[in-house]
Amino acid sequence: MHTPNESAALLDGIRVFIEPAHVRSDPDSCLNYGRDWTRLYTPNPLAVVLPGTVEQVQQLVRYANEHRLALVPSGGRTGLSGAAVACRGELVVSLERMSRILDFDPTDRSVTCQAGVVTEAVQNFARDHGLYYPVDFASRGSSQIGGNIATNAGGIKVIRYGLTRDWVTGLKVVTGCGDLLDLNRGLIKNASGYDLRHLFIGSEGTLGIIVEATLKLTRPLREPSVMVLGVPDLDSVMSLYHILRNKLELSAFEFFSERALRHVLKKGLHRPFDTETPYYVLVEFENPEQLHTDTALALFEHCAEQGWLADGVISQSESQVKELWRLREDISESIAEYQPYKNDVSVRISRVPDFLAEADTLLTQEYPDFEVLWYGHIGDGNLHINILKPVGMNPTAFAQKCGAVSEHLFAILQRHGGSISAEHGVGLTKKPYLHYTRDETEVNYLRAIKQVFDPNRIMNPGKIFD
Ligand code: 2HG
Ligand code: ZN
Repeated sequence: MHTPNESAALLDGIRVFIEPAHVRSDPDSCLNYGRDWTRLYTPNPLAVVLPGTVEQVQQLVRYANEHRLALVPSGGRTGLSGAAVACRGELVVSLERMSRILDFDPTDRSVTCQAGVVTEAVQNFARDHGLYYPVDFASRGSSQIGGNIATNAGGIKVIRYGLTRDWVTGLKVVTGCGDLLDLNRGLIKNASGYDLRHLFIGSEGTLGIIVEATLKLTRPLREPSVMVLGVPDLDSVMSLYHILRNKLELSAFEFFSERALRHVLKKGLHRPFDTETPYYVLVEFENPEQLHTDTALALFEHCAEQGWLADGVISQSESQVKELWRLREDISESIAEYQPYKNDVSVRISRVPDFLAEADTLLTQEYPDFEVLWYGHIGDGNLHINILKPVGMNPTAFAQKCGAVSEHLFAILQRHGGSISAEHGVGLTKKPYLHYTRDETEVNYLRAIKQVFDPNRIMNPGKIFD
């Protein structure tokens, strides 16, 4: 931490190469830019800087090296693991002014944009050009491409389209040393040695700052239909997965519990059908000209006969597709007021049934009095287990209890070869548990890589590992 005079002098030094209006230290800016959606940490940045050009980012990183100033790269701050939090006097570097789409090539089917472009803007741009950017999630309206890349964001279409990593064909990054690297330049094939692009994808701002990206686009989904199915137990969820995945061209296979559903219903949404079941599955599949509706209905009948589902609905229009999606997509926001303790775990799909059974037993035993919500991208082996803080319970006591249970949950996860973070990143919240997924030898390699790109440890220090 710096004294007030030192801080003022440091910021004046930055105002020499970045317009003073874009170097902010007022309390509102520090609060807003110093936190993410975790709301667990007290923001306390030195200031917020909003560079407008790649050169300014480079100047800033060099200046930070000279003065040993910690930088926290910042996108839409929709993260849920504290990776974009600045609570130790760091300088937040917001990319939000660098929000232009720079280039589009219909032959390459690619778009090049600055890191601060909002996800939805890329999706809309692709759509306006008859194409599709398929990385998608509820925070599409505020998350930024740079942040998505820094966390290798996943979301609701991974089962068909993969993660952000699969769509990045080029990256420009300013390393922790202040060098500008132009990685892969939009090439599909490039066997010229180590692919540094992939080190920056998922690096959570610890190696440098992503300033530009080239993204692949694809053809749009053809008239997707959505079914929501009411399911009696977790085993049936997996039976549905097997049969539906084989017979339909799925673009999503999501699940949520009745308890989770109740929270979105409280916010004004309607039950998809009258029957209440402990779990629900949402499937989306391509259905041009309703070609696959008969197959879907026949599958529905068959699964009902097997006892794998108790009720269901299939969308009849584009607007119904959107309405049904909201039942799943709105869950996270609908429970934010309960300050949930979040788990974002993954196992291989073949391990999901065993992992679910063991995790369910543990959580029922350990949290008899807490509300535990299950939902997530079960078709990718990714579950979001949210534990709601009982009203009136002290947040620290709640976090301690949940942290202790996490140790047991992650031990189960480790036995199944899973990951403590599937798509939200490690940041601060999952740092104490990283060893369940990466052993010490591997973490030492991560540290060595960081040392190369960020020798003075100015890039998002204290995130992922110490
Ligand atoms: C989702 O899938 C998001 O809805 C948020 O990844 C998950 O709130 C969560 O735990
Ligand atoms: Zn998710």
